Amino acid sequence: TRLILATRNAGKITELRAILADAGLPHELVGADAYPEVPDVKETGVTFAENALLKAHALAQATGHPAIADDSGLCVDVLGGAPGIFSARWAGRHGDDQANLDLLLAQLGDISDPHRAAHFACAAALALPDGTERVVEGQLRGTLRTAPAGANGFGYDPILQPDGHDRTCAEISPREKNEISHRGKAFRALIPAIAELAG
Ligand code: ITT
Ligand code: NA
Repeated sequence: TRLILATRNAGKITELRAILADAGLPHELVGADAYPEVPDVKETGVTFAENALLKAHALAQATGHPAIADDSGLCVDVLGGAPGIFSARWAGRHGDDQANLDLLLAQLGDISDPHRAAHFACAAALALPDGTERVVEGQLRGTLRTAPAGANGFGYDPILQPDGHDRTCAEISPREKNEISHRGKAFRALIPAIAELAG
């Protein structure tokens, strides 16, 4: 069966393909870019789960295939959870990872370590063409560096150092990141539903 990855974020697609491959699902995984005629859905939800469901339903309806979607972001304790659902456009232009990261570091300034706690959050949603839906969430807690380090991954990876690690998410390998990440946790928790419902 075809399973649509309802995202246009290349970093997410790379990670999702690896996480789902490890699960041994039989599906043919097809990204949203294979359906250029389907417009991007407006992310009008106020939670990661709402936005992930909006994206999954839009692709499932438009394609007639089961679809999974990821809504995710970085939540900084001292900023009351911001940028949160606004992580992809924190500096104004959607998807400008460098500008978003630079602005966040500037906003934190030299705030010291105990106050640099943050976490990545991910909502993983499955939607079927008949409207059936499931959504689960995962988190990765850590501390924000004062300067970026590492070239792996995407987005805010160069500044988040997971708790219990001495390297950032951009310094560890893609496999190590998937083992501990918000996205790995959320999608591994969604796999039984995919296997049961999206056969
Ligand atoms: P789609 O909606 O097409 O999936 P998007 O990039 O717009 O792509 P989101 O609205 O979920 O997706 O925004 C997620 C943002 O949060 C993303 O742009 C990154 O900046 C950040 N982010 C999410 N997961 C991350 C991760 O694993 N590592 C670093 N940054 C991450
Ligand atoms: Na979003």
